[in-house]
Amino acid sequence: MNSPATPNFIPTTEDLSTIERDLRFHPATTTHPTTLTRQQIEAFNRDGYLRGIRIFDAEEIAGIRRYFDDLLAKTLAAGGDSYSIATAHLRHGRVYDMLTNSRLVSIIKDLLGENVVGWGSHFFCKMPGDGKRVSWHQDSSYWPLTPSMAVTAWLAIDDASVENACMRYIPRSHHLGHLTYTLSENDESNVLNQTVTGAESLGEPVNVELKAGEISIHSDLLLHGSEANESKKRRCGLTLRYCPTIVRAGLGWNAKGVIVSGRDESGHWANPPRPQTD
Ligand SMILES: O=C(O)CCC(=O)C(=O)O
Repeated sequence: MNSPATPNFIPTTEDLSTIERDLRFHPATTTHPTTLTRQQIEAFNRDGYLRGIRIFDAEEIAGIRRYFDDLLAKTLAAGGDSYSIATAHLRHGRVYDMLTNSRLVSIIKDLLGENVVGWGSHFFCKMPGDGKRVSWHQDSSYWPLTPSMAVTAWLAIDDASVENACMRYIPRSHHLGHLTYTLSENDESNVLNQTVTGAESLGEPVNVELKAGEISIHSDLLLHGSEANESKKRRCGLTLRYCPTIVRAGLGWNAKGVIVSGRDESGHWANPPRPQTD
């Protein structure tokens, strides 16, 4: 069981230890990309991330923001918080539509190949002054997935800048393998529960400032995190997570996976339909 301070979307260390995982960076091998440039693919392989790619124009993202405002208000009224809307594509048609968005999927295919499953959708909404940071971590360390070939598209719902605690990456840290971490289960200020101590000695962090409607993309082994939002401006991002369909999921996580491109030969991923409710 997770400790009371640890949210339910994080598997326990004991559960994860039951799964043998291959946690190494697997570079993108696409030779004929359709949307990204070859230089972008090289940069992703070298640095572990891309940033500043526009997916939604100003009008589209304003509509998405209104939708999220309403979803957040309902979540708070029901006793949740601004970080508790996870695996939202299984319950909300509008989020399913973002996960399967054709512009986004064409970019992800250039990194992961033809057969792709979208399995994660989690809002990280930092309210002004909420005091929550995301400590330095590697996503693959949290996930019952093997091999580690997942990427996250982080969609800016609000403008994200240093002022309101945009994400920070440590470039090239995805080449370092699975790093040692300490558990911070009783640290109420960390949205998650792992911290790679001394992360900043592994490279100079970059601030990932984005305009609303843009995405950054990061490898599941890249060290990243974010400070607490001490500004008066909300900072909401929607993480959309993908991997090739050949990746195996334990702990029942295959139930979350929607085939967004190509085929899943083995039928491992459940591929649920679009939820009827927004
Ligand atoms: O939005 C943030 O500040 C953190 C997001 C994150 O950790 C992730 O995308 O895995």
